[in-house]
Amino acid sequence: MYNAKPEDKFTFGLWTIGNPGADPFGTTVRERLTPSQIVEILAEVGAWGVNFHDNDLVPIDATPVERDQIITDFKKVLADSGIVVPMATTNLFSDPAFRDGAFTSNDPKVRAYAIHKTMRAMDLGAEFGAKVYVFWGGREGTETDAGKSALDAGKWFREAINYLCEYNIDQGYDYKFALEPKPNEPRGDIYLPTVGSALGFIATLDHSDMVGVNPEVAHEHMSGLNFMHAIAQAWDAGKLFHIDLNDQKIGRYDQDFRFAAESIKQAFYIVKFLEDVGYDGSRHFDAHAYRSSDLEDVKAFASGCIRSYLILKEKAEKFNADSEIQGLLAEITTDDGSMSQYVGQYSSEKAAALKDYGFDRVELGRRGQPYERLDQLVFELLMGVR
Ligand code: GLT
Ligand code: MN
Ligand code: MN
Repeated sequence: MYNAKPEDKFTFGLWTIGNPGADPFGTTVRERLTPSQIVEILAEVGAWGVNFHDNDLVPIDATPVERDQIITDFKKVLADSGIVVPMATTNLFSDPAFRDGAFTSNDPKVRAYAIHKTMRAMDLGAEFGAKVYVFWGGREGTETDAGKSALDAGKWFREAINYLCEYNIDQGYDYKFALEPKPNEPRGDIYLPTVGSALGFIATLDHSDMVGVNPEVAHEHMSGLNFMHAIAQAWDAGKLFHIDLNDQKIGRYDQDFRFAAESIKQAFYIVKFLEDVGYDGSRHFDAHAYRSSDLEDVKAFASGCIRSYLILKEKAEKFNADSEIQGLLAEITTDDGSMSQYVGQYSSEKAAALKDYGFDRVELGRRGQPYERLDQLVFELLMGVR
């Protein structure tokens, strides 16, 4: 029960399973796993794919010969395990060169280096057949706004993405770019902090059709926002190119907990949304095991993400098939059709007729909705007593 199938498209990053447990207050607690060891674990838990930053696979100071050897070795492990690489990305945050940002650094040479590094990382991802390219701008931001123009930063960001879209076309890579918003951490404030702001920015790009979003549960929850609403807006705009599933307590630092570890109801609505609309992209778990975990527990973390998703998928099916729930929904959304002659597509006749219509405002205000009953049914369904 609850075993992953390839069509579920469950993926993890090398950095997720491989997270050695360091935090700002303590050192690593687990042995560093090699990319091959990570792929073996992913195959064991039934994942479909693995994603990586350039330097998760090829160390930043590797020679070209070392790079080629690493690529050859990793291709072999992938072929042996059947694990694919659907997404790649660039590490534009670890190296001290990026301490004041990458595409939005005040230093023009750093901005150029960020583009250089990204093009090379795009080459690497393309070698493995990746089709989605993620941009998480972890260092794109400020601690003090005294030293950087938010307008210039936006222009530099736009110029960089425009440039890289052209490179994508030039090379025939056919990547879809997915911008990943986050409100803060590691910067005091990060530019494009939410899914909504990223969608606004994308509309200003030269090749906006090529660029969408990679929303992460924890990143919207850090701001106290409703993640399901955010992905619904992205989906509606045709921009949900990728998704980072994980969990965390609202308003805290970026905890990257196992999917559904914290907010069970929210996780349920996320899964239900993805399944109901027929989202067909990777279901990527961007999370890591607790610092207290050993290797066995890291495996439990990985299969926990997968199992929780599949359990919630089953609950979503039950929700859709539950006659009492569906009856309440029908009551909630009932429509006698009497208003359709006044609304929908605008015409001056409709507008005139609608303005003349005599609404019984007091009567409208008398109507309640059975959301208490419905929400309790959802709770009971999730608790397994329905
Ligand atoms: C980093 C970050 C994530 C991003 C990854 C991709 S790296 O772990 O916390 O949210 O998705 O760059
Ligand atoms: Mn995160
Ligand atoms: Mn992420």
